[in-house]
Amino acid sequence: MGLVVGTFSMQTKQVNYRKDKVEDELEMTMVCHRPEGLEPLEAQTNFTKRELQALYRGFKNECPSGAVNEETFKQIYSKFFPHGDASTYAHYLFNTFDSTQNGSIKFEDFVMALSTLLRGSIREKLEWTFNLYDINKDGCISKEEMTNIVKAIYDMMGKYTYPALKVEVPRQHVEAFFQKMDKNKDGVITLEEFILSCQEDENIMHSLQLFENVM
Ligand SMILES: [Ca+2]
Repeated sequence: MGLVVGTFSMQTKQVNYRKDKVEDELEMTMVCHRPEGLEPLEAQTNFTKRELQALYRGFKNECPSGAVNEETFKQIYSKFFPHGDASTYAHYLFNTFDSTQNGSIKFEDFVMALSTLLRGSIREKLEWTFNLYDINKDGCISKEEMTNIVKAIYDMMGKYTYPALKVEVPRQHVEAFFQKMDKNKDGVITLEEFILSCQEDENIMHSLQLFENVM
């Protein structure tokens, strides 16, 4: 989560530091092509109009076409993890940002996710995280799905994790999560089990916080 936010505040700064001409052009683009585009978002997100404008400038700066495809998303994301392979985790993140599942992240998708991750309630944040782990979007998290996400995080961290632990540790993580979260022991975690477990056990919440730091 921190990284996503960091990226965009950085981009916003870059825009601000550029020559006035470029900034004028961006303003013009916004004024010409998105005159009322930001207003519905003001109602739908927890951002002010000013914040949305700054985020929009950052987004347009990085993605002049106004949408990010998966390949570009992976390239941007991988810059932050030069010692590992972030492509699998970026793929799962992309699918979660791409709420309409049409293969591209538009500004609306991006800012809705940011609003949830930065300013949503705990429940909203947990719902978002659940959605990330629920890879096939069938409403529950299987052991296989959780293992895939945890492994993707380990791959992304690269050389900072011991290769020998790569297989064993993610599996142990997943077993420990399931022990606590799969309340009715049916082999999958539902949204309600997920939220209940996180709210009643600080350790799980803490573990999820660790995962959140790489979002
Ligand atoms: Ca699932």
